[in-house]
Amino acid sequence: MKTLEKTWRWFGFNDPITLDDLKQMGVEGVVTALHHIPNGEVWPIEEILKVKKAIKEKGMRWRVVESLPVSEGIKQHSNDYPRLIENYKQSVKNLGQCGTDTICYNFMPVLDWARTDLNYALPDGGESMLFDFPTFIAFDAYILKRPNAEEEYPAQLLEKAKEIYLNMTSAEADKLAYNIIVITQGFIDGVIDGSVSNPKTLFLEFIKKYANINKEKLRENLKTFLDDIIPVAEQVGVRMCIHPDDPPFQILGLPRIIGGLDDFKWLLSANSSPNNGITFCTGSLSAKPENNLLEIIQECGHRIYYTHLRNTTLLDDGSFYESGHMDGSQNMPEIIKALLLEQQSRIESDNSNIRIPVRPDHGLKILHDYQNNYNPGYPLIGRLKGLAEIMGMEKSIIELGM
Ligand code: CS2
Ligand code: MN
Repeated sequence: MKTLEKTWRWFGFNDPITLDDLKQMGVEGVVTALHHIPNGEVWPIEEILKVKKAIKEKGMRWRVVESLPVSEGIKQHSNDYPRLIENYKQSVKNLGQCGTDTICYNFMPVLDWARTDLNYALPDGGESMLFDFPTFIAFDAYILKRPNAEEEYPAQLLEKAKEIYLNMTSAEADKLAYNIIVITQGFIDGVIDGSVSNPKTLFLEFIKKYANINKEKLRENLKTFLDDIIPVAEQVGVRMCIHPDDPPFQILGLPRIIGGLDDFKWLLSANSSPNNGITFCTGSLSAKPENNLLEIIQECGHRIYYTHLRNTTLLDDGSFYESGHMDGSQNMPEIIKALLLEQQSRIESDNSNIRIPVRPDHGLKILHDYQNNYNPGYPLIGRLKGLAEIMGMEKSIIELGM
């Protein structure tokens, strides 16, 4: 039985973790993006080829593009849509023509993933990332002061949030806002980077643009995007893989539309092309207790073209923290087994021989990770531990028989 294809997110030539390092760690496919091209601009063929060549020279291949960012103007279907969608189409074409055939993207308004604590201490001395819901509400209602935010939360949670806010120093409040708006977004090509002087005001302006966009309207905008992009993807043999929302529920009054099985079913019916696919991110999906990840693989597995593995521990009130890959609420061996079976049945039925790329999504901060300034969620040792655990689980499943 074939193994899943081991991949790793590499942040490009400035990443302190080099391509040589990846090779030593058993990585087969590289996941990366042209981070230096501004959001909304075309990715030129020469730039794509530069990265592709560098990876190839080290005996690996550029397996997945993560992400080709979808501009806010596309999500909002603003007046700038025609220009932005043409640019996006051109980038998809260029990537496809260069042989990079799997593109991950998301359709989350304004924010990609959100956490309230990027240095959440674990009992064994390592660090994780925490989404504490009452603290997030404190940010939304009392630090950001988003109009009407208070009305959107249950009284009990709001009470807790108020207490948290009142016990914060102003430096702590600033840090929380900076973590949510800037730090976790900048390095993944988010809308606000560290160079702006008024991130909170800007952030509120971005949110305001969704005042008339509810869940139905955002779905409509995603469908329009798919109907425009998927034919191009088909032409050049690219598979588009949407990443689920993280957390997979509504925050900041913004609609979130890819949070679980029903949303995936909607996605696949909105555009039935096989080039319209899914990034199966266990960490994001696991943060909603009603999600049954095995059921999602069962129902939508045929369209999973890329997987992120990580685990979470769920706390009260919708809060959660990221746990080691083998700990947490999800049974990782079961998930890996289901993915291996999906891959196997695909190989048997269409003889495609394409292996599903898998990467350790985030990792805990441990050991030497403290000596380096890695992007939050992307330390070397913690992620390498995750990768090793994934490889070990997979090997045992295959060797011991399914
Ligand atoms: C990633 C996401 O770091 C992460 O959590 O899984 O940021 C992911 O790259 C994007 O949502 C994909 O567009
Ligand atoms: Mn992910």
